[in-house]
Amino acid sequence: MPLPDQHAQTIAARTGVDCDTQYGSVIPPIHMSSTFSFADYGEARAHDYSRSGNPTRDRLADALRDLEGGAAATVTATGMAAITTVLQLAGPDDLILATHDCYGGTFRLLDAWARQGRFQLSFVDFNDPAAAREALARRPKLVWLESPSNPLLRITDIAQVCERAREVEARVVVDNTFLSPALQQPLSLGADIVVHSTTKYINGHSDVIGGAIISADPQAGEEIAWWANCLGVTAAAFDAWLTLRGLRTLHARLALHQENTARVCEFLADHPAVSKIYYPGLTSHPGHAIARRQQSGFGAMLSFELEGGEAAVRRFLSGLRCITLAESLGGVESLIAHPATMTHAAMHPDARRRAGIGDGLLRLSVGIESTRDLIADLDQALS
Ligand code: PYR
Repeated sequence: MPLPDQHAQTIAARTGVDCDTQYGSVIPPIHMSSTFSFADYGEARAHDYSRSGNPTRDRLADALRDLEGGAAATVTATGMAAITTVLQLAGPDDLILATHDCYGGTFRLLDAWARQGRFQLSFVDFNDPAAAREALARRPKLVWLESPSNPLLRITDIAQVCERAREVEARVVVDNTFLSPALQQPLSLGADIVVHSTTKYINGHSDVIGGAIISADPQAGEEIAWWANCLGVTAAAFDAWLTLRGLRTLHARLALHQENTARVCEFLADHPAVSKIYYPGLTSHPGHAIARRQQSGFGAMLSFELEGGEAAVRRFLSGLRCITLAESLGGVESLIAHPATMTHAAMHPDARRRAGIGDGLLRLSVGIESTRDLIADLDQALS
């Protein structure tokens, strides 16, 4: 029996440990079976078919539910599957407000479905108090936040938006992918639903694609689980098992990630080739005070712009030898992305401009390599 009130770090490290009463395996086994026998006619067991429920996937869901402080969790095959599932909560007459600088894949799905008339949609800059107030007065059904946002690390005051959203009976969804529950728990700030791409920090090794939805309200959790089963977007057992393995080191990894990020940030901030840097840990970041209040760490994602625009970006990216040019983030290895042509290429150029994502912007996911090697690589590529 686990201790009551376990610390998050213990929950992450020990989920399912020593639960196997048959063999005593310390690490929980993978339940790869697609189907489960009925005990007798009309007597289904706890699981009947792996799309609807699977013991390995349920174990990961329970851990994420506990880490986010929710009532229910559903684990999906991808982060976009998690978003797809939550969007089922809105119908053609419902308005969704979404943060204007969200992940390009989220933007693409919201925009495509709004065009098909599945719901009404407005993109809003939640850092603009007047725009946020006006938008919320339109009585949305869902408010979709990312804080920090991808890729500009804008910080939204989650508690403040939730308070205003409650007045108009809107549900607030927060994409917590950039921080993970180790650094931010949006439900404790008043959000109704949290979504994750578990591909990122939660798994942490860039070898699994996955997603999760955690809700504060058990009934909403049931509705979401129903949709995930109905749509067929739940995760495979093996992926859930690998993600559980990654989750065990989440807190330890993030400590290293953040240590490196602070040093890399210092280096970039002082470099003459860097014209702008976006990291909520910098006191000059406009969201620094809010981040300090609502997060328990500043995370390991940062963005920066180079003097010399796109030509300088090309030269710099070709010169990198340790940091890898690739989409995604949150793995132990450092990855760099050029949002305009990679993660946010699906956004219309106008929407990208409005969100402040220029051609000279680079997004860095700082890994856990030696800080010395990361800085040396940046230094030689910038020179
Ligand atoms: C990103 O790189 O932002 C993705 O979610 C793939």
